[in-house]
Amino acid sequence: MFGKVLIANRGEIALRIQRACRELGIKTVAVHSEVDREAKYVKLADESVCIGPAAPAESYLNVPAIISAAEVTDAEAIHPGYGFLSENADFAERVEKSGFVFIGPRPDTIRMMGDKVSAKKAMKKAGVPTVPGHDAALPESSDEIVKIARSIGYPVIVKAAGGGGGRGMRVVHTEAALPNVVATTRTEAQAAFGNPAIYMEKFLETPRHIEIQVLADKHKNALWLGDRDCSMQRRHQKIIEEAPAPHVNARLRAKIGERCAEACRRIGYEGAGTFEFLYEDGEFYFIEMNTRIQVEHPVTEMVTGLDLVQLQLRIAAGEKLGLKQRDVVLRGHAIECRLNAEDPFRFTPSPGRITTFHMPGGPGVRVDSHAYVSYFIPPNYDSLMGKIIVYGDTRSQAIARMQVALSETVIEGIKTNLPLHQELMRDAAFRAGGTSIHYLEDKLAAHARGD
Ligand code: MV4
Repeated sequence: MFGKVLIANRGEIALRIQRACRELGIKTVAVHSEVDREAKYVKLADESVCIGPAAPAESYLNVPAIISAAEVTDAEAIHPGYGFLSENADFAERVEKSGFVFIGPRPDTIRMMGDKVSAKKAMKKAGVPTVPGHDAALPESSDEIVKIARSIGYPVIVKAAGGGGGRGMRVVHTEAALPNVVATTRTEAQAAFGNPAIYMEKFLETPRHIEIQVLADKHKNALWLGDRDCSMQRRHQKIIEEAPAPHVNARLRAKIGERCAEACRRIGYEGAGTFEFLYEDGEFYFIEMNTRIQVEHPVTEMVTGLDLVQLQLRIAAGEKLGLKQRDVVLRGHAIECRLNAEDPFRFTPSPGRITTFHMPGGPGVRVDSHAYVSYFIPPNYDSLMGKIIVYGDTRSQAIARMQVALSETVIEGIKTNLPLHQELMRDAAFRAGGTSIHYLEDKLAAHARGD
């Protein structure tokens, strides 16, 4: 196992990774920007290095500064967390060329998944069901594009190959609208991702967003660790996640899970990963793969009893996965509420100093947060200030626990989305389970209209 790991991230995930390292007896190096000097994860780390000013481009995205920090502290490996450089293949390559271990998949795997066309091709070939569509980048010819759209059938969605996470995509309902949408999406794709390649799929109207967690070691062993439903979102920001996905047939889950694990073996995947699916009318359709640890990983940890970050570290150190698929038992139900420092219904960020901070506790309650009383939430980064995760034997017990947990939570000095979570835990459609990706935006629109 590594003696020392550098954590190239901030906030709650930097603390989460540090906890995993410390349990494994690994020394930690925190890197931080000038505004994060007083952060809890910096103070708790064995060593810390300031890597630049507040602006992410000058600190958490500053590759030379991060590599230098690893050199001066003599770290052996770098954990990128999520966001920032976590899915940057060039960064992973630089880390390895500089003689450190990148805690994640190989750079070529990250690169393949970063190109959504090559990711989809690879997964389809490996037996993972994908969204119906054209399995290649669109040609130049507008006549050919029209033919492709006709064969898929309207509505279709045009997506940038270099996009993902909801960036660079447009829905097309009619042939008349197609040429302009194709042209704009191409231009935007070039500007935003430096890659004009676009592709086309059938547009699914009211899907759910369900993902499968996988783990694969460097010895071709791969496991699937159940699913998560992340449909409760607004503008591609997830708000609530849960495991398992409600009302999904256990045999179907196992079948798709096994396909994902098999795909990992075929492509020689290494590390933790997530297969993102749209789920509609009882069918799974692969859309993208994430090659990082995700914000919502704790719900999977709660229902499997596994520590995903420790397993990432073990895999990166070359260990074999010590467990087999039959040892992975999905038990009970877990729900995560993301606590954001923002206005609960207008969603404007609310940075500032926390004056009161009481977190919930009791059986089956977990809090992952880097915040504390007197902590100043800087305006420079995303508004995630922590996560409350609950476990119950059943989904309704988990909801009841979350309601108690939210009622115990007191945060003052800044606005938070706690009231939104309280409202959602009382919401009849959420309580029934299985709401689509549009549910929250539709509910908020109705709220804004005053009905
Ligand atoms: C789609 C779709 C409907 N049909 N693809 C958005 C994020 C990106 N990962 C893929 N996305 C979508 N792709 C087809 N063929 C609808 C979405 C989508 C979405 C997906 C997951 C979670 C939230 C979403 C919100 C709006 C649109």
